Amino acid sequence: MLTLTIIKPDAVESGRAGKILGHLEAEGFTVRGARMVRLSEVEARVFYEVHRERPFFGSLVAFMTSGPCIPMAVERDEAVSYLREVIGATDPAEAAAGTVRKLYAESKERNAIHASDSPENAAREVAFFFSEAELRRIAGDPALTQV
Ligand code: FUP
Repeated sequence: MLTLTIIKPDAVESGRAGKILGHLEAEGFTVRGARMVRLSEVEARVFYEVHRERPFFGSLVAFMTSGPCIPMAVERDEAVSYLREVIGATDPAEAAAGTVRKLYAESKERNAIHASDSPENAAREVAFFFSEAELRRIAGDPALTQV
């Protein structure tokens, strides 16, 4: 099962991206797609559309467009629920010991990492950054060469 994670601009800027990726790999996740991007304002607004009425929306969009981030499609058994456990609570002050956010996040907004919160959102969010063709080509899907 695939899920979508994003190493957010605070973690990239502070040089914690490698440690976070290593943490995910140590938890059994395999990277199936990765890219460094600078989200446009429109992209950030669409990605976080579910939060558009929330008071923090404008600030969240400003943060997510403030620098490069690293979206990744990662695979593991029970990937969606397990990654949510591994990243910890939204606010690092409330995150359990040993979680990515407890270890590396600065604040509730600058919280180092995103992870899809349901299988439906994982499918939407993986597709937001990675086409099916791209993921299958990266994986070396033999069906793509049998035309
Ligand atoms: P999470 O699923 O843990 O990333 O948290 P949410 O979906 O509730 O929120 C999405 C993002 O909005 C968080 F990663 C950070 C930001 N946020 C705030 O900045 N302030 C808040 O009070 C809640 C969320």
